[in-house]
Amino acid sequence: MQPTPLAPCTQPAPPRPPEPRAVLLTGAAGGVGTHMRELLPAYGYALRPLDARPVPGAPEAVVADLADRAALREAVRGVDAVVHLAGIALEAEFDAIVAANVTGLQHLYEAVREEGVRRVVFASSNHAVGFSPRPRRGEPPLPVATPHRPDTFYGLSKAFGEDLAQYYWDRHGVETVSVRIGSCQAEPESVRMLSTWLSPADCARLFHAALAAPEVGHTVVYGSSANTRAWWDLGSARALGYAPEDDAEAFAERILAAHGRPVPGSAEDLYVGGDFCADPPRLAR
Ligand code: 15L
Repeated sequence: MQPTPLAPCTQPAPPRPPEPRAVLLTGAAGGVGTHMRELLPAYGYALRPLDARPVPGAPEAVVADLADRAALREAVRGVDAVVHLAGIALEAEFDAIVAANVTGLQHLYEAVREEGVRRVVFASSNHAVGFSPRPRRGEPPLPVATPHRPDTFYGLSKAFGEDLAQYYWDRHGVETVSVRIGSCQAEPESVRMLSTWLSPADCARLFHAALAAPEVGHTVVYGSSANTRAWWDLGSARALGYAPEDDAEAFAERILAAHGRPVPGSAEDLYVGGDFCADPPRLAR
């Protein structure tokens, strides 16, 4: 007996889920990096973690220093984008800051250019504009286009990083979203952070928007949650598709009871960079 021929399939094949986009995550062992390793894969990213030290729980991570150009080039090979969190994230000796956040950043961008990676999400910082007066109640939020007013060598290196990103876009067509991150940690811990907090979940939303937006050239955004007391204009972040969901106000009562208001005339009272403008936390030697 002849086998009955199969009826032609009239159903279209179900759409395949899109391939996860490969993203190099530098600084993967740090505070923000640890949150992003946990949260970004849910948005469809296959992360390649990199850090100068071994990454706990990620034996596959690339262990490489930003001084190692060959290792960086190999690390960026084949990825769709880089989320660059590596470098020094507090105040430190000028030479150390330059090695990690200036020279190291240029090494990263060279590797990106050489390997044809299209986009970088650069962890800039609010400390690039830290000496800007903090907006008072009823005043407009600080625009992205405000002049750089770094509060530390660290903030100065982030201001440089934004210019480096602009240069690599104008000269080489490498796209960047420079994110002036506020205070990205599980919960706000000070009165200032009621304005500057970026919840880890909102940080992942913002990085996803920065990675997924169709064309960004070089775009600078502030990174904070939808805080009732926010200081920064989130317009350029929202234009990328960022829709923050958290608000530090949920912690306000507890924090104000514990800390009271900032002393009038203190750095925390006057400037968006807070303590960084007077007595910055420093990298342990
Ligand atoms: C930063 O840029 C630091 O890396 C981080 O440790 C926080 O201090 C944050 O800014 C902040 O402004 O709270």
